[in-house]
Amino acid sequence: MFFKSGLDYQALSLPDRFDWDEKKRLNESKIFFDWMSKRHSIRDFKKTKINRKVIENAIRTAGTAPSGANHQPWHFVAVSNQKIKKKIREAAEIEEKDFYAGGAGDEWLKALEPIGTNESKPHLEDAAWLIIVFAQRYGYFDDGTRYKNYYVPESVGIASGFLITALHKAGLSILTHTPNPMRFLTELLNRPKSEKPIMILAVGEASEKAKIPAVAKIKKIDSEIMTIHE
Ligand code: IYR
Repeated sequence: MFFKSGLDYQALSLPDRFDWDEKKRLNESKIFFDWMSKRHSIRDFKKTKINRKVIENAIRTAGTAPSGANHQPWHFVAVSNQKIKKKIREAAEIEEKDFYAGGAGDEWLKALEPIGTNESKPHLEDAAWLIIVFAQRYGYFDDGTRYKNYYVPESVGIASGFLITALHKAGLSILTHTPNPMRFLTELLNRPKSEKPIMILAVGEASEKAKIPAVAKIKKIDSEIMTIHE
């Protein structure tokens, strides 16, 4: 994507500007907070299909995220193909069996008790789409030579947040899933070794029986998550 030369600094006037007054700003921030508070991680999905254009728009949104030196060190693989989803589920469940059988260690397993998870991952087949987020540790110039990427975990983390927000805005439910180790995704999805799988997002409509763990509604209070110096 990047050329070795011809990418000098050029300043453009800010293309999009919001001249909102304080009332509008306060109102919009509250509406957005209320909306985001309605996002819940769920594990039971309907088997209904979701139009790929919705997924493409959400991934495009993720692609607008800020990144180190604007290198955009990410790639998103969206899968609705039932056979591939099944393979991902089978491979993930092998890793999860070890994890829950003790690989995770006692402290981690204890921490997960209130979340109610186990090694069974039917959502990896039921959810309409799986989006696999890859981080590009390095990239290639058009002439095939390598360039470094910067702040890769930070950039991909921000883009993943944009992606989850965009999917939620489209009225979809999401589960972030991180089997450990995740190397199998690189092979299964035929991605280059410069890319590291970061997470799987299971995306679709919540089934009628979808539940959330009660602890998920307990959020840290303001004084724990913010310090204001005015
Ligand atoms: N990857 C496992 C375990 C797991 C770990 C954390 I940290 C969670 O917040 C939830 C689950 C699983 O998906 O079951």
